[in-house]
Amino acid sequence: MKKNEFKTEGIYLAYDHGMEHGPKDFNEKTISAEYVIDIAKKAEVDAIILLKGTARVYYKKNIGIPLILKLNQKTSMRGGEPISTQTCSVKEAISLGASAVGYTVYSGSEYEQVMLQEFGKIEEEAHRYGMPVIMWSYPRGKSVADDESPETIAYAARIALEMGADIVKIKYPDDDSKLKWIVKSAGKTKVFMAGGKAVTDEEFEEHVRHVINAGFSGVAVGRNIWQSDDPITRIKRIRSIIDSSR
Ligand code: FBP
Repeated sequence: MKKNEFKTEGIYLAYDHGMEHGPKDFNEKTISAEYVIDIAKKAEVDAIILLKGTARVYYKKNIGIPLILKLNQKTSMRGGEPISTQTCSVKEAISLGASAVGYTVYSGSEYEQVMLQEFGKIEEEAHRYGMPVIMWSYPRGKSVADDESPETIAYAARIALEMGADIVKIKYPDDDSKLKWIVKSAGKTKVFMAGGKAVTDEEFEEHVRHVINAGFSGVAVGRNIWQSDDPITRIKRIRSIIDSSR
């Protein structure tokens, strides 16, 4: 495979947490974007996910790892109903070397219309440039009774299909008996699992095995990789689970 060729399956390394959660997710090593990008490079992940600030300063196309630029952002400082709005254009993402763009939609939030409208425009523009579009589909807000039930996650997957996303990134449901239904709900939109808070190696690998066996195309993970003491081995183990199902 050619370097930088974007794959719609595999392992994406997420590192957009500095805005979403603040530095509390980081330690002396992981606070450094260079450290995390180096993990991506050494372990040859299939893409790295960054926001525009870190991408501009630290990302170089010649590392050979495709960039997914996340176009909307929010902080965790504001309370109330979730909303994340666009802070980077598709054109800017292209100029930063991105191979694909991402956007989070909090469906169910009081503000879902704002995000759906922004996503719709991004999807049209990115596809005009031939760029894949990834929806972080995270139902959330006071109207959403259980944001991690299988029914809610299947709905999240379907929203991405209906909105024209090539890939949807969803949370692992709190009951994993309906993973295949979630994949079916997404139609031809590829389904990726988000990592969530760091758990034990065994628990995390169990989740990866379950989703891959159910037909997910990959994982888009942050903390469960770079918070690990041995992130490269962690990625290799995830890779072998994915490869063994192909
Ligand atoms: P993790 O694997 O660390 O959970 O990262 C996935 C991700 O979607 C990130 O891209 C994002 O910053 C974070 O989770 C948002 O998490 P949440 O919305 O649950 O706070």
